[in-house]
Amino acid sequence: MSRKFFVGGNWKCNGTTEEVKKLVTMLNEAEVPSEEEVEVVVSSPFVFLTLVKNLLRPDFHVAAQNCWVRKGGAFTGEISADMLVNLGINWVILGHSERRALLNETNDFVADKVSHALTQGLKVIACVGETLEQREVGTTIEVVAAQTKAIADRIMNWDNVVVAYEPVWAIGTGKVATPAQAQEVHLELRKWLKENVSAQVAETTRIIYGGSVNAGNCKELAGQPDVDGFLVGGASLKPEFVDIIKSAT
Ligand code: G2H
Repeated sequence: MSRKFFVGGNWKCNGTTEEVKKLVTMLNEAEVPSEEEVEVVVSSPFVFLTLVKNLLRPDFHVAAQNCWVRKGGAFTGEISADMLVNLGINWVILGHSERRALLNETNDFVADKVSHALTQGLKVIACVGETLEQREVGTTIEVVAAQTKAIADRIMNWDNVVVAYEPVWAIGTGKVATPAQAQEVHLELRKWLKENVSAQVAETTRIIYGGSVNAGNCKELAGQPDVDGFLVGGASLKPEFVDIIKSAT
């Protein structure tokens, strides 16, 4: 069974209203492969979600960059999954390494958020990835397996989950993983899913790569058999995001 190529744009904490409108206009005017060939999801800061949702072409989807771990209530500053659903936002990025590192989000906390978001009807881009130190001591697979296991322990259905492998040392650094490095980890993650969840989940779950993806390196990465797309940060704020979408075909 073939997995539909997935390209996510993670705008992180960037943009003004004017910049967001310009970016959306650029995306709306872009000629890209059809929805049957590529699924495109852009993730703006919370404050621009409605604006983006209202202006963006209907064949592209919108994601939040986080959501709270349970239903709403007395949680100052948080945004609940059901609020996102209420706004018509159907995707959320969870477990991004910037949040794991800067806000001390643990594997268990991220997995609880993934589980809750799914139960509320959101689709989830769940991020995993090792630090440079972990790679250098040879624990890459162990680390990403533990991050994935925390999620697998809490969810039964993987239909609405995309796993994003984002080596921390490649994020925003310009140091992209080589296609072979990415393929190796994606293959190991797929094997892990096969052995610990099911052959069907391993076969159908999209595992996308993130970390300094740009127009120049996307084609070769996209050619790897277990790379099912990208989560793009810096380059998703630029016209080259369209070239990355085009690497689907
Ligand atoms: C990794 C990626 C997007 P960038 O964080 O999630 O960012 O492409 O800037 O490395």
